[in-house]
Amino acid sequence: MKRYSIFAVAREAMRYHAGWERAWRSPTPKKRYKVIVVGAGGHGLATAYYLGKVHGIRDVAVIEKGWLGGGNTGRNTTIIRSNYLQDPSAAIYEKARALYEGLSQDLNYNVMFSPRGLLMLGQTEHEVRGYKRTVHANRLQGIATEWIGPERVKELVPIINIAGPRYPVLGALYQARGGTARHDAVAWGYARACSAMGMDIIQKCEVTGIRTEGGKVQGVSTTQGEIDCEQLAVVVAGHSSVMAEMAGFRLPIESVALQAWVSEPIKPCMDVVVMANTVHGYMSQSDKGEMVIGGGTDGFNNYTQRGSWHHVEETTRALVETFPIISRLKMLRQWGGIVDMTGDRSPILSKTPVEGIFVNCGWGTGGFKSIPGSGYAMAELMARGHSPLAAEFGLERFREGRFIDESVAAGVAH
Ligand code: FAD
Ligand code: PYC
Repeated sequence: MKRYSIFAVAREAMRYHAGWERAWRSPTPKKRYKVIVVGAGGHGLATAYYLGKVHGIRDVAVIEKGWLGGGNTGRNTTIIRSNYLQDPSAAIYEKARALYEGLSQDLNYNVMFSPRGLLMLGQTEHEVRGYKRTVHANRLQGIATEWIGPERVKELVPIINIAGPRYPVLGALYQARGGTARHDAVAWGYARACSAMGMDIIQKCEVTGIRTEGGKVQGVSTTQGEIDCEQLAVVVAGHSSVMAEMAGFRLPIESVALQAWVSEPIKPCMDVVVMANTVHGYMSQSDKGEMVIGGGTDGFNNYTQRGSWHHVEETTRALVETFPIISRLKMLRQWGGIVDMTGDRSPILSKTPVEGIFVNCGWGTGGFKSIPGSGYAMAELMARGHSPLAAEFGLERFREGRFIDESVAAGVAH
């Protein structure tokens, strides 16, 4: 695969862009692979990438029922931060954030990582205490966050209404190197790099069954035929419990819709990301100028990629009171994704009761930010049988009552 560079752009400009290669191949599946990853979202593709790059395992297929990046990875609001409370979470989210810093160079693909700064507003005394606790925890974990007062918030976000009609802004948990990246580009960059290593990315191929024998995985049944494997990674977010059922075990996962919407593009007015969790809304401005907006999850389990209307109303109202200048903006698009929620709002990266099957799920409303760290840890777990970053996120924690409670850090109302 030819490298992307300024020279390649100049060369192609000279010949009417006729020489660009396809970014990834679209092969027909082989009969057998060493590893099959189900789900070509960010986590599945990153798992495959680090299996190849770090562990030299390249006989890998990534199988996707739709198009790559068409699940939650291409539907999220792209917020990246690592300001979590518990040590295991801080470690994996900060690993991911640090990998994001160099990901464009690593993948030779511009993922548009933009560490523009992220604020989580404190709007009640209770919330202030919670976020100050996170700042102290982050200091011990070596993660650069700080508590800032309302004057500094106003400096960073001139369009904010500090007094607030319902709740005043008392300050914010600020992570200066938090920010955003382009979600599709993250999926496309990993896919291109996997394909360049000789891995097969097979789209429009649904896994309909999992074959096991003597408690060990044998392969998968798909809409493109039977495919055998030695190891199977199930990385399908909101469909994780459906796939676990195919393999004969249960997961402590609930699937719910989470939605987002964007406004018409306007001139640059806010160059940080703001989350206002007391009033239930968050907002950033995309490179195109659209205000990117989201709120909480639906209160009931479902598989519709839409979300309930009352969230649109409540969240828009919350953000209009926080940023009065958006009150006359027209909204352009609204969409939803199916997120995979665990009881402690922390992910599962784990072996399973079936030998050779691994799961990576439970990232819920917050797994875009963790894609590089999750892929790195999952690949290590599969290649070596153990990963320090994944160690605390095993399935057994639910049996042992060893929860990693991140319901506050998750940021999004559940
Ligand atoms: P996905 O990207 O959903 O990939 C799973 C893939 O598996 C899908 O492509 C699906 O088609 C495929 N699949 C399912 N079943 C099968 C099958 N049987 N056979 C083959 N393939 C199958 N996180 C953040 O960190 N920051 C945010 O700002 C943020 N905002 C969000 C906003 C919204 C509206 C939503 C919905 C989510 C948001 N998230 C955010 C969460 C984040 O998007 C997810 O945690 C993350 O994208 C999960 O990635 P994934 O690769 O695990 O799943
Ligand atoms: O995890 O930071 C997050 C997030 C913001 C919006 C949705 N998820």
